[in-house]
Amino acid sequence: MPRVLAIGDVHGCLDELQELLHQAEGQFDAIVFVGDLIDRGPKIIETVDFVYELSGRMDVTVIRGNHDDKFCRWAKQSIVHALENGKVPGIKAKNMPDWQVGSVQGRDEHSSSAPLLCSVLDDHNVRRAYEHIEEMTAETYYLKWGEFIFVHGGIPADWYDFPTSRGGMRQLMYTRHVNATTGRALSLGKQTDEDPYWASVYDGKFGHAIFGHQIHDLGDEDLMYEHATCLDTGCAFGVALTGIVVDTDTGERLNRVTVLATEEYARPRNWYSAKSGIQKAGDK
Ligand SMILES: [Mn+2]
Repeated sequence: MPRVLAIGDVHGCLDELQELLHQAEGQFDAIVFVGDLIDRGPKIIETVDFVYELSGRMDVTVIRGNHDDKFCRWAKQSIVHALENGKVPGIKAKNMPDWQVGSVQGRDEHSSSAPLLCSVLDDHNVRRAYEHIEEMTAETYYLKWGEFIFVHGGIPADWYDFPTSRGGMRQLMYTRHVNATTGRALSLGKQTDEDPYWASVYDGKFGHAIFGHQIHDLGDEDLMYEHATCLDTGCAFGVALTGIVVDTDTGERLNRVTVLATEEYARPRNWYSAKSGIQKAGDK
């Protein structure tokens, strides 16, 4: 009976992650992170180091989140640039979108778009984080395991099979709303009031989906859809880190583990409630 602990968007909240693992101790045989290890929170490098080390001693899968993907694409470009120019990549905030470090001195504490203050991070740390994220998440855009499918963002309602194209993988990382008529994934902000959130219309054809990406309210009625369960409860935004233990053979959701955030590390740009819908748009 494989018992899997799935964990929502960590976003650099290492203390809460360690507390969650402590609370779930003895209840699971494997871990699946549904993506977004980095950005926003206070301990980004340390989180990547910790998860990488964990993956060396137990069964850990890290689904690639949109923030992980964006960072890796940036880092890869920087490194390629450096190799071509014979220089170690410089880390300039303006070149490093969305990498936000909460514990850095002088940071605008409540701006979710606060740039990285790169002087306190050396290149080796960032490069190591890049290499470890690449190694852990390369081509890992979803994981089908027994009765479940783990993804970061969502599954468009017009899919009858999983595409292998990069565009398809990108949709797994980014999907939120889908077109009410066609079921196609919509870019953020392109939805009308009629277009549903993907999880509310997903029919379970690929398995019960466990996902992150869009912050949901903490209540079970908000997190649980008929064929999907959301684990992103906005830890970096000061709410909570959520995990769930599932039995992949029976499809049972055995136990939910929620660790309240110690602090508000960043401010959200949007928030999803099953009752009220997305209240503010603009998140990436
Ligand atoms: Mn996220």
